[in-house]
Amino acid sequence: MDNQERPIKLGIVGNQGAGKTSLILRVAENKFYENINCGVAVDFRTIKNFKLNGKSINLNIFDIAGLARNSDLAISFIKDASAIVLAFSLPEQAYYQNQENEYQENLATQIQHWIGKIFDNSDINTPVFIVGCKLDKIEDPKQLIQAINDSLQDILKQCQKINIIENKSKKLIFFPTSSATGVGINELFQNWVLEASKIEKYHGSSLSVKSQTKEVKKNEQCC
Ligand SMILES: Nc1nc2c(ncn2[C@@H]2O[C@H](COP(=O)(O)OP(=O)(O)OP(=O)(O)O)[C@@H](O)[C@H]2O)c(=O)[nH]1
Ligand SMILES: [Mg+2]
Repeated sequence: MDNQERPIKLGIVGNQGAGKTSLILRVAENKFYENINCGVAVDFRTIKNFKLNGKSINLNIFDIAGLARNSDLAISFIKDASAIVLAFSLPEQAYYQNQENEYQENLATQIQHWIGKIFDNSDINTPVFIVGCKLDKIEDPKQLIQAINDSLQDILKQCQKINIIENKSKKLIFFPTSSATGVGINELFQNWVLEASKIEKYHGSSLSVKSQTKEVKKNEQCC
């Protein structure tokens, strides 16, 4: 029967003000808020009856506030997530892009920080999506997306132990989105939930996720 299965668990991390909560609210309420209170360390957000391939699914999302970026306790909540979004602000990157040599460093620093936290706190097989937010604020989106795509592949090569979702040409999928206009949001959530549902099915239950994690970590050669 529809919607009788246990909810799919997702996690979202990223710097303060990146646009994480807005992404969730766009899907949960189909609304955009100009002002959102600074997130508490971890918010548990539910989306009911999300449609994936004609099926209704409930989602539980661990929304980790950027302010908690150094809180091991807060970040440890993503351990149960089956797929994780790492969100960053596109306007912030566009600003750095115009400062010579600073652009790549900034994106790299941000992504490496969060990738490190993700893999310290979750199963090595957990898929991670890199998501740019606030696309509506970018004057020349094509140019910025290209620049980010170019530098992401190099940045990610430096982030070892990583299981990134790959497209047909074996490259990282980067999702530019806008919670204000809704651009890219549906595509992101469809992919995010789909990959999470594969992991949930594979592991069966959160208890076996933990035992599986130990097995994988034991056998996997860390780079
Ligand atoms: N123009 C525009 N503004 C956005 C978008 N997404 C978020 N914002 C704004 O950016 C600010 C921060 O957004 P949040 O969603 O609260 O960011 P967050 O990552 O959850 O922040 P923390 O919880 O503090 O870590 C808010 O004022 C939002 O209205 C977007 O797509 N376009
Ligand atoms: Mg928030």
